[in-house]
Amino acid sequence: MRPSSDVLLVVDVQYDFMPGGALAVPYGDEVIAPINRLAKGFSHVVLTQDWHPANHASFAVNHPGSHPFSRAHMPYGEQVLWPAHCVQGTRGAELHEGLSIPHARMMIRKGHHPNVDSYSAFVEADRKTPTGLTGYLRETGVKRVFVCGLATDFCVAWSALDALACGFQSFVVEDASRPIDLDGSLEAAWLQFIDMGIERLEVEEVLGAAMV
Ligand code: VGL
Ligand code: ZN
Repeated sequence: MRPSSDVLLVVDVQYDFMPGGALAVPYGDEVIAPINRLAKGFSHVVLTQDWHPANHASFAVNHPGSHPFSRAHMPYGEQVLWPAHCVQGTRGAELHEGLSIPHARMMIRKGHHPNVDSYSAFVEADRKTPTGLTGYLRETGVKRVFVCGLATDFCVAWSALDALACGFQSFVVEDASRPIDLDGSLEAAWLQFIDMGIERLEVEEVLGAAMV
């Protein structure tokens, strides 16, 4: 069992990101088994939940004439317009029931401000508004963050990059994550990880003795 200074951050394992969901990630359901296995090796697990109001600015439906997967300019920069997903209180926003991590300590909900998206579990898309996760992890003595879940090239990537920016060592567990891969976003994410020194690991490596 890894010490509390290693946290497993399980990102957005929600029905809307599963096959058949509102913003389906291909093979998204395949992360559940490896994440459950991974979580058994961590004493410290934090979950995230994408949690939007129905009038959220990242939804194409709230931009008349716009289509899902097009782009819009927001005051904070370019924003992909998504199909409406993970609306607060809906079934699609619930964590998948197959996730079996009863010892998870904390859950952070993100994307709840109507006018700002938040792929990152740490800082919203305006790059200014913190979610509070950095403070929580610092106060609980975390040094290393292992990120997995959905989607590799959006919420997992932004969270891993921000974990690093917030002063933690950061790792992405590749086989416990799945990508959306929109216009080269997956390749771009991997290149950024290399650039920033974020290591890409597999479940077995994380659980193996070499990582301790
Ligand atoms: C996500 C797009 C929009 C994610 C969330 O969890 O990767 N992607 N909202
Ligand atoms: Zn979202």
